[in-house]
Amino acid sequence: MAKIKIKGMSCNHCVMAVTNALNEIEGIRNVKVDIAKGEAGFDELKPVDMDIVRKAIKKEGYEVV
Ligand SMILES: [Cu+2]
Repeated sequence: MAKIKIKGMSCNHCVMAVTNALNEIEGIRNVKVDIAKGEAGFDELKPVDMDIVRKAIKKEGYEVV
């Protein structure tokens, strides 16, 4: 499972927004967001371009750190 740190999540809405954004990316499955740690984990069915991940998260108003 790949793990990324995300800045700016503060509530369940944020968790859902990040989870949905990651789930929409081709090749990403089993997204789990840990708001306490400010982390998101996911499985990669194929190599995922981190730039796409960053942009998808940023579009929702959060930042991959
Ligand atoms: Cu929120």
